[in-house]
Amino acid sequence: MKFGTKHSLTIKVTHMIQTSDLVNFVQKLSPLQRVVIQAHDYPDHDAIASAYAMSVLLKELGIDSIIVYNGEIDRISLSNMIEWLNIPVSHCSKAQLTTMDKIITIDGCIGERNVTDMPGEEIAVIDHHVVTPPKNLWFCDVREEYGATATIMFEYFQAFNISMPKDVATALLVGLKIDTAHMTRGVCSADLKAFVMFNQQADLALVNKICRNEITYSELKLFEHVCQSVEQTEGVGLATVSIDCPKNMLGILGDFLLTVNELDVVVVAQSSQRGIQLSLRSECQYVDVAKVMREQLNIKNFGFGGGHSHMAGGVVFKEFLDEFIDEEELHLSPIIDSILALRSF
Ligand SMILES: [Mn+2]
Repeated sequence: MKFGTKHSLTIKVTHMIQTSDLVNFVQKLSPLQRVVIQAHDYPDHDAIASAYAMSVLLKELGIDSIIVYNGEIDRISLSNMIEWLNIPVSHCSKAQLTTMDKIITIDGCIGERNVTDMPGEEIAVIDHHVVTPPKNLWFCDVREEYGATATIMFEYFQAFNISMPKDVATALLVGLKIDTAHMTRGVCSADLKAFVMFNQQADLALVNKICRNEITYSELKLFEHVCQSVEQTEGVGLATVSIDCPKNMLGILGDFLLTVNELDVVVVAQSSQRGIQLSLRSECQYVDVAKVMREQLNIKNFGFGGGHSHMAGGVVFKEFLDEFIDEEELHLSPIIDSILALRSF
C-alpha cells in the first residue's frame, strides 16, 4: 500500500507507548508465519542494528522474521558490522516478499521517499525521524526526541524483561554512537540510559573497531575533493562532489566539514542520476536542516528530504536543477539563502 507523504511542521506530539501496547502488538503478530522487518533504503547502522534487535526480540517471543532493505549497504563499517556479528539481512529483491507479508518499518516510515513500498502490508512503524505515519497501523512508535532507534529497542527489551544478547548490544551501541556522532548530537536522557546498558553488555573492542574504520582507502580522495570545492558564506559551507561518491559517504564528508571552526552549517551536494543528492549538517541552534529540506524541496515539489534538525538529507529532482544553479554553477541558492535567513535570526 502506498501512503501520501505529509509533514507536520510545527506540531510535535509524542505518544507514549505503554508496555501493554507493545504486548498487544506482539500478540497480534503471533499467528503469522513470518514478519518482515524493513530498514530504510541505503540503510545506516542504526537501521540495521535496530532491525536486528527487533528480530532477536521477536524470536525470543516465538515469532520468526526476516530483515530486508532496498538500495545498497555502502559503508564499509556497516558491512563489517553485518559480517562480524552475522546479522542476517537480505536485499528486498532476494527476499521473495508477497502481498501476504506483514511489514514493520524500522528507523524509517512508510510513505517517506527513503522507504521503498515493498510487496506486503505495512503494519507498524518504529522510528525517531520527523515523520507522519499512516493512521491504520497495528503499532506505531515514533520518538522524534530520541537520538537513535537503538534506544527504543533497548526499552523494548526492558519492557519484556528479556536480557539483551551481547551481539545485539554491540550492534545497537554502534547504531546509537554513529547516529549521535558519539553522543554529541540529538541525545536525550533515554539515550544516555541505553548507552550505559549497552556499554555493560556490548563487546566494546568490536564496537570501536567497527566505528573507527569508517572509510576505505579509495574514499580518502573524497576528502581532498571537498576541501578543494568547499565555499563558505557567513558560517555556511557548501561543498560539491563531482566524482563518484557512495550516498552515505556524503554525511561523513559533512561531519568532517562541520569540524571546521568557521562553519556551523554544512551542505554537501552531489550530482546523481536522479538530480542532486544532498547531505546537511547543522550545529547552529537556529537552523533546523530537516525543516529546510521540507520547506525548500517537499513543499515546493522540487524534490524531497527530511531527517533531524541537526542532520538531514534530500534530493533535488532533475527537472528543477535550474532553480539551484546560478551562472552554470551549483550554488543551491534557495537552500543556502533559507539557511542564511535562519542563521541571522
Ligand atoms: Mn536512526
